[in-house]
Amino acid sequence: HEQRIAWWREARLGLFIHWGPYALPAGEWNGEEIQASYSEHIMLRARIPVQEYEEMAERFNPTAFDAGHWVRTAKRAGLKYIIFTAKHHDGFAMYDSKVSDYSIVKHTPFGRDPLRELEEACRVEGIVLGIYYSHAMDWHDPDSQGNTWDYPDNIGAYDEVGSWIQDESKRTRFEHYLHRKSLPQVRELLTEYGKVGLMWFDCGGKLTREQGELFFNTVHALQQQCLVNSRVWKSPLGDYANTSDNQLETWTIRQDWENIITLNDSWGYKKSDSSWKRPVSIIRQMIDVVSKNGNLVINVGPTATGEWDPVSEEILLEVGEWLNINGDS
Ligand code: FUL
Repeated sequence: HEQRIAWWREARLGLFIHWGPYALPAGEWNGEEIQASYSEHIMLRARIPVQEYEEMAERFNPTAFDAGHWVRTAKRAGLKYIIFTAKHHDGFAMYDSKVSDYSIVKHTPFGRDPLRELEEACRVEGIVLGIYYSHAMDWHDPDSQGNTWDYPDNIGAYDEVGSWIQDESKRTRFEHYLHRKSLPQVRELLTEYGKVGLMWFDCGGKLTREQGELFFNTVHALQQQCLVNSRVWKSPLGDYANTSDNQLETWTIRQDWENIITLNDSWGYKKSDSSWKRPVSIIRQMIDVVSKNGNLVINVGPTATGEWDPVSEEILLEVGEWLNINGDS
């Protein structure tokens, strides 16, 4: 553990990238704004049937995507690692998955593999590649958790572990999902994309401890040096611990901890969300977190064309300028 965490303790700052087909509706469905703040949760919030979401995703064609530009912008902003959403709760793979055809490569006219392009750009620029993977939640899959509008006897997004674990058929189906899709995708991410600095899992509190440990151990069996965050289950499992989303008052949770913030309120791109944080607030947050020996990860939600909202780019570059003058590397 000490050896694998060394780079991360030095890095201090990272970039989160929430990008997927949800960038297309960008927080609006059938002409209505979905009030809940996260645009990447639109499928859950608007209870969009799998088939409709699939049809929407078929139109995802972000031809302006430029991995080199994204990674160079992160670097100019002083960020040392990126965390890219390889699969969010919508179940859509943003990489070339052999486990499931529900991916940006097989399911869209775009046909390119953004994870591959990001991995290459990271290698060129000396930025560490981290991968977000929603291992416990999948609204596309009939055996996973969360989608009760297409699959009424599914485990609900907010069900407590205790409530579904008693139900044998739910328990078996969920195990099936983990072994049929989730773990195999994690394996391909760790074998097909070179050296991965960290795996960022989410909503692991919905798993049993054994299931959480299975993911934790699978990562280390494939890449011993790859870090795993605590949301793989809950702290103390994980190489480091996360704060809750957008938590602006922080404290030291344990020795290695990471605070994650958005530039506005949503993680995925949301048209109507203009509650941008000012660069000065982000810098203060950074000083606060780093002074307590934590890492800060700042999020961008690129648009459906593959570009960053110009406002987010400006904010990040301003932070980078401050770091250039006042930072120590
Ligand atoms: C949360 C997720 O539900 C959000 O969509 C986002 O990915 C955030 C970083 O973690 O738990």
